[in-house]
Amino acid sequence: MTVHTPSLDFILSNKSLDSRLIQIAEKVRQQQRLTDEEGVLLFEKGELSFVGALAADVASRLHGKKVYFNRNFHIEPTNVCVFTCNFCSYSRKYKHRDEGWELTQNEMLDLVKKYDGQAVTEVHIVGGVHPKMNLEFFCEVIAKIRAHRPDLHIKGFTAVELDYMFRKAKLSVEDGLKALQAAGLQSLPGGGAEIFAPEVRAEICPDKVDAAGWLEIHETAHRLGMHTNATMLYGHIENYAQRIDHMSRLRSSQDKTEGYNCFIPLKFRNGNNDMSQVPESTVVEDMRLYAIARLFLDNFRNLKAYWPMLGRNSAQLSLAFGVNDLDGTIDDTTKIYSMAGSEEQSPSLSTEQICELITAVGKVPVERDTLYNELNVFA
Ligand code: V47
Ligand code: SF4
Repeated sequence: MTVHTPSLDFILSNKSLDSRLIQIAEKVRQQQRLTDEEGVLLFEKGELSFVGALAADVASRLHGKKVYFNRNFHIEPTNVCVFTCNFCSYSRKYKHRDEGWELTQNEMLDLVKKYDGQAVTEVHIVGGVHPKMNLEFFCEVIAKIRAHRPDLHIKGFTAVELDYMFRKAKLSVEDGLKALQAAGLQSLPGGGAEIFAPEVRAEICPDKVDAAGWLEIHETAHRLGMHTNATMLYGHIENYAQRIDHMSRLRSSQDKTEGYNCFIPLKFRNGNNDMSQVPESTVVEDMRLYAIARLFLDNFRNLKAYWPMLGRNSAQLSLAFGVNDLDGTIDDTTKIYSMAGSEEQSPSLSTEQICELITAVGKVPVERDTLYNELNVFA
């Protein structure tokens, strides 16, 4: 079954459509960049059928029917964290570390060894910011993983973890990244970005690296030849202008470096955290956001729906609204979202299952590596 959004021509033939939306549709068709004001207008006035049809058009121009995934697993070294993000359901303070976990280097290496002989291509390492797990500790872990499994792409550490590690080691961002890169780190995940606007950060994550610091770490990584991802935590207290401001800063950053692999909107989940009173966004809002991200971020080729957070059904639906990547098989190795109340309590998909999600909506599954080189087309 193919999921069809109404055709763009059909939608544009609606005589009562706001003329500003028609202008935006023309610009998108001519591959012209949208302004911030147009982005906000899409959030305010763009119905799902309108933004969805436009976004599906753009995704099809860029990728045809292809939808990417990879075979990956995560290592979460610890959930002990010095920071106090109010949306986080996962972290534990150092003084309560007996309630959390702190993996040793050997325990992390054992997690990698579990995949000996298996066709995984990426390990994703991300966790809390532990006051005692420092740069030297992580350089050693990375070097051990690299030595054991040289073919595995090592993607690790959010800008939040890196900022803390480098400051503690009294190193510049460049020198800190060079040390990790020399140990074998190859790219950075996109976490920690949340919403860049300082007034939102002050409410939801007051004490961690700010927008300028996040962007500096990513742009420095790009200059050193590493690729990175970018995220946005949405659906809490932010408004439409702040979403667009976030994406606009990322778009400008991508113009400078071209180092971002993909954009990953992360839906706020409200289970077991200090923002549980904030309702979660609806599926329609989720799909509208994916579609608008696809239209606004004209220099990000890849838009990822991270299914452990969104749930596999919504992730599948998002493939009709501009998304072209479903992340990976995961193998039940992350707790961040299950602890925040996601419907995916033990996130794991076999290659067959992820392919089935994709083919069921008339798309073609393509296994990729971290850098979006195509490994297998499941025609
Ligand atoms: O920065 C934490 C988010 C991020 C909640 O680069 C929450 O491929 C929703 O960045 N509700 C870390 N989100 C995870 C991350 C990531 C995940 C998957 C793929 C990639 C990639 C990166 O998780 C944090 C924060 O934005 N997060 N708590 C919550 N309650
Ligand atoms: Fe720590 Fe990350 Fe949770 Fe913030 S989101 S408290 S930095 S683990």
